[in-house]
Amino acid sequence: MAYTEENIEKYKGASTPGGSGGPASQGSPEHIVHPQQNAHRQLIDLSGFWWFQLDRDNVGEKNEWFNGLPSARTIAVPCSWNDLYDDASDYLGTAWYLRESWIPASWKGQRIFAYFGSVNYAASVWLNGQRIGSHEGGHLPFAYDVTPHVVWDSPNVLAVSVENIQTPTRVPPAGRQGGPLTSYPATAYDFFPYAGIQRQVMFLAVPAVHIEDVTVVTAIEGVDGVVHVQAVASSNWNGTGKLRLISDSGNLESELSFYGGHAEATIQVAGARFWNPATPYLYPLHVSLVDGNKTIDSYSFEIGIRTIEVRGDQLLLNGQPIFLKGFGKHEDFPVNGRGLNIPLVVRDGVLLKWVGANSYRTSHYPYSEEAMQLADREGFLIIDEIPAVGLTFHDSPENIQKRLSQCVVDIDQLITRDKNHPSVIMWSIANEPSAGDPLLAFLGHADPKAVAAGSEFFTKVMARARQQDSTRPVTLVSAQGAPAEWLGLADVVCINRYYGWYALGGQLDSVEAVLTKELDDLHQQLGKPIIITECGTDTLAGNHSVTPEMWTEEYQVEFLRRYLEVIAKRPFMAGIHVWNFADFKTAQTFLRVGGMNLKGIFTRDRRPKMAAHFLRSQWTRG
Ligand code: BDP
Repeated sequence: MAYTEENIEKYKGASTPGGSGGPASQGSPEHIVHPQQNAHRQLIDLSGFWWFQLDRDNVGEKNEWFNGLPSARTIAVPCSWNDLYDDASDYLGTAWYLRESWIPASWKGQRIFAYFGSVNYAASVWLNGQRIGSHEGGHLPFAYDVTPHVVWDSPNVLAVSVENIQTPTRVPPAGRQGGPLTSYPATAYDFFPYAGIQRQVMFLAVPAVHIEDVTVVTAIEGVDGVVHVQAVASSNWNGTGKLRLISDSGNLESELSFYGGHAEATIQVAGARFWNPATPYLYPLHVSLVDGNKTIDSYSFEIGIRTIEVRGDQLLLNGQPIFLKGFGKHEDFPVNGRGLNIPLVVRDGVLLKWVGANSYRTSHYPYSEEAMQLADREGFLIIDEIPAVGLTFHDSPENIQKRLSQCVVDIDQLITRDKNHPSVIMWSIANEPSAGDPLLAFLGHADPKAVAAGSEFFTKVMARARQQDSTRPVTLVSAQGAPAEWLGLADVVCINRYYGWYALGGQLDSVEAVLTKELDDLHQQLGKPIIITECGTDTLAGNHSVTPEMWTEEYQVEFLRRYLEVIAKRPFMAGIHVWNFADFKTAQTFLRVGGMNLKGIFTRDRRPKMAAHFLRSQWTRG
């Protein structure tokens, strides 16, 4: 069977298990594996200059700005818009992006996708004046099959309207409006609401019948590794394929027989090298579709053979207890904002190694795929989080339901994107939801109705995560004062604690007793591994005192020393993530000098504070 331009018609609208409906399913994004260039797949990276215009009056669509912007400025993609133009820095609204691109005639006969790595928050896409579809939720990729809309005899005009209004039904939801605690711009979270096309945009060409999805699950049997692979081919493909894993001792191969688009196979790796932070060994894996004796598509990536599980109060990597040393981070840097910054991904990897860390959390949203690939290579253990920060449960059931639907979409898309990364050891479905008024909840006065609504909500999102991936623990990162019902839902109890800062500020000598009691009580009550996923102090680099005082570098060191001491004595503690890896930009409030959260152990430009040297002395010992 030949897969020519004519044949593509046949596949239009074919429903496939990976969610593809072909070009007929206009409007809804389609699943596509992470873009790559090889003998069967091509890509055009649209990074660079685009045209840009703010649409303060929301007139762009009516005035057909998708065909051309009346008063365009130059913008960079990928990048957040906020730090590029001063009038856009605090902008919450719609903005338009537009650029032209030729698509080579050699792509005729293939399926062509427009791919977006991350657009925050809502995106609508037009190609050559045709509305292609919309996507909600920043930080995760989406793609549209644009084959029927491509033109070959002139440049293609790609336009995207991006909108980042904070509303109560989005994830993260809008924050408190009005009153002394309102930030500017008003958000429900403590990081800057950077927006725009923040990761790469590409045109992709894939064969009409192509590999739509691959899922790898690994197991360990004695000294051997077991690699189980499920592949999905588009168009309900019935045919054959090949699986090839490159090992030290040569190629390990297996046939794939596709029926209705599905195939699976298992490869045994004798004397396997298991992936772990000290030796993050990766095996190249090649998947291909074969028609007769012709390879019609191929897809390659690297896998790690490892297991992760919770047994009793221990978190086990490859059957051995593992302790996470690391940080909550942010994607944040001057000028780029939250835009993909590959040099920074590499530099942060170097600094994580330097300080002796083996782990971080993608607080409070999924990070770039490049960050995940680097974590695979460097052996970082990742708690991978959806953007569900600052969820509340005291507004209307309709609002709660809408946020629930978005969280389910987010967890689905995150697991689809990141399921094959050995570095990803846990899914986090939320950060610091509040059981009623956040201040009262922090003080332990939860609203019982909100607690019940939250339990129902988290049970559903967790069930979804476990249904999508039964191989990784699922967690929920809780604030101080969170109800025990919520903590108990997680496989690993993840808690953020600020004794010595938001509570007991300046009183470090009181921290040990309070923290000890709380951890021991939690352990007794829940019998699960516990990770402190946040603890830290705002620290102005260069500010010093003889005895530790809040805001000084000495205080940050002493604070961390107390936490490390308490944790070291408790075998049920599975880790500590210091808040934060680096100082980061947030909205303006009276709590944040210069609009910055200064809890980094590195400054925003990655210079170490004393605490970085202290942690290095603790984490690189023996
Ligand atoms: C925690 C939040 C985090 C904040 C941090 C802080 O999870 O996003 O940045 O507090 O206040 O409650 O520094």
